[in-house]
This record gives sequence, structure tokens and C-alpha cells, in this order.
Amino acid sequence: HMRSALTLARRGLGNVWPNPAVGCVLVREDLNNRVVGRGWTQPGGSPHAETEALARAGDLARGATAYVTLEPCSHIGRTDPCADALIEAGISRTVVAAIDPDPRVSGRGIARLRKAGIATDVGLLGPEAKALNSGFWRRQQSARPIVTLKIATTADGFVASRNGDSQWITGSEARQHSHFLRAQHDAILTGIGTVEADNPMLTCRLPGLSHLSPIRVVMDSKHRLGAETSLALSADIVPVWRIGAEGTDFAVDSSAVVDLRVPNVPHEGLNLTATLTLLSDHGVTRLLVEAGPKLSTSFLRQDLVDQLAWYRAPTVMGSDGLPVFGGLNVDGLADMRGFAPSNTMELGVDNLTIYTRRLEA
Ligand code: AOF
Ligand code: ZN
Repeated sequence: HMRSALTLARRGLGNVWPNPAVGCVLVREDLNNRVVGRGWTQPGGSPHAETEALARAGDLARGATAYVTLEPCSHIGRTDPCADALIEAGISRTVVAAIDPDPRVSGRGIARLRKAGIATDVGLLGPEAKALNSGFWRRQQSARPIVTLKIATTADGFVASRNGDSQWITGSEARQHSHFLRAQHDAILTGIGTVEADNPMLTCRLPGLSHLSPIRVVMDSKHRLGAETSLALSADIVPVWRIGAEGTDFAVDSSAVVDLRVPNVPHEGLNLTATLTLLSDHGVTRLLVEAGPKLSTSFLRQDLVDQLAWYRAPTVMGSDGLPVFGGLNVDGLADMRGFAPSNTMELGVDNLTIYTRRLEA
């Protein structure tokens, strides 16, 4: 049941920020383990998962066990506390995957349930629940989003030929999947170089999922984002946040583009750590970076990449091409960036491997 609650929770990824994506399953053990209600955090972050499940169960909730992927909340926010809703509905037992790191809750939800006489177990599939909401945890604990770097390369790691051709490295299945990846992130970030070269939309254009497009963030260190770019022209439909340097007064000639500022680091460009903090301040928990080699390399060099989503085509370019990453100041093997493969899948003739940052041993 907790696995099923985690699967439901996953539906919220990318569209509930700054909230976590939570799932809830209500089970009547006295009725042959009948599932009487299922719920997940709704777009925008409310209603919460428990309220949804309780509404579906109606009177059948009385006497049920609630499996919840996050501690039910105890604070009055945009909704009344879920812990109270579970108590009032007559739930008899609660199984919680992980304690909520939000200081407004953080153990108080569990205490409230237990005080009302509801047996409450904590920790079932806890690591899975934290991994699913790693963006929420990161933002709560470090005031940053988690960063996924997406790259699409030839088998030998090149992104363009020497004449600059780069459009069709991977095939249509891989491209469709990358739109799904966009839908599961709160924001997508690119550089002004990519905007000028490709004039991208950076939206999710899968049928039926276009409402899940992430906020589009452009690192505009050169102060060049044009009002006629696809991004600026569509900013009234899907938000565009332009990040420029502090102390400059450039503004895009488009009222819909949101103007944000971070300090400039000499010889490096806009401060990426400050950018992550700024995005977190605006509620972003999951950031997808889809940029050219220069910006991608900066994220990697500064050790800001939590996950690599690497789409690979079955083609070989050879060293005439443009490599996906520039120099990382690696002298010996010990200096390399280390990742562990966490998932891999075939997409037509291409494949995708998700690598997760290997923490220091
Ligand atoms: C739950 N179930 O499905 C979610 C929870 O702004 P509010 O009122 O929505 O409160 C946000 C906080 O609620 C968030 O930081 C987290 O602690 C909790 N999210 N809690 O019981 C849910 N999404
Ligand atoms: Zn709640």
C-alpha cells in the first residue's frame, strides 16, 4: 500500500511546488483489505493528499488504516491540518513513510495523531519517500532546488558536428521523453547562447500534458534576451524568468518577462549558487538544466549537479565534434565527477541513463 501511495505521489512531481508531492491510500483491513480511498497532492499544492483520499472514501474511512508518504500536516496553511481531518474521519491507524522537514510540522502531525489515540508507525519506505521528494527536502534544508542536468549526445559524448549541426542527435522517442522530464520539474533553466542559437520554447508539448510546462529561466549574462524570441513572446502563457547581473539596468521589452538579479562573478558569469538560492526563494524545488556545453560545464565544475539525465544516440562523431562538456580541471582520476546509474531505459534506438551524484564515501 505504501508503494502504491508513492506511485500516486509521483503524479504531483513538477506541479505542486513549493509543496511536496504526497500520496495517500486508505485501507479497510476489516473489509478484506479493501482500498476505500486514494489521493495525491493536487496541482498548485492543495488540496493535500489526505483530504483527497478522505473525500473519496466518505463514510468508509471510519476504521481505515491510512498509508501516507509524508507526515500529515498539523499547521493551518492554505488548508486545515490533515492530521485533524484523519482524526475526525475516524481513521484507526496511520503508517507514515517520512517525517515532514517543514518546521511548521516536523513531528507535530505524528504527535497529534498519537494523542488522539491513533496508532502511528513511521519509516516504512522512508528512503524511497525522501528520494521522491528530494527537491522538497533540499529546499527545506539547504534553500536550494535539486538540479537535474539533461544532455543529449552521440555515443561518444558529442553534441554537435563541427559545422554546428545539433538538432537531430537523438530521435523522436528520446525527445518525447525529454518533454516528460520537463513536466516533472518546477523550472527549466538555459543560457542566452542556447536561446540565440535555437530559439527554443522549453515547454512540455506532449498531448494532454502541456499544462505541466515548467517555469522557464534564462541566464542572460550578456543582457540580450530579445522581445521577439519564442520565450518572450509566450511569457504571458508560460512564465519566463530572466536572470541578469546585479547593477545593470537592462530590461526585456516585454512586460510578461520577470526580471531577477544575481551577482556577477568576474571571468565566470552569473553566480550559479546565488541563482539556485534565488529560485528556491521563489519556491522552486526541482530544477532541470537544459543548456549548452558552457553552462552545463559550469554547473558540473561547481559540483551543483545532483542528477544527470543522459540521452545517448547510437552514433559516433569522433573528435571533430563539439564535446558535451568542456574542461573540469581534472588532473588525476580522483578529480573526476562521480555518479551512480540509478535507472536506464531504451527509447527507440537511443537510450537514457539517469545518473545520481555519488556522495563522498
Ligand atoms: C500533507 N499532505 O499532500 C502535502 C503536505 O501551504 P500549505 O498549507 O499547502 O502547506 C504546505 C506544507 O504542507 C508543506 O511545506 C508541507 O509541510 C505540507 N505538505 N502535507 O499533509 C500533502 N503536500
Ligand atoms: Zn496536509
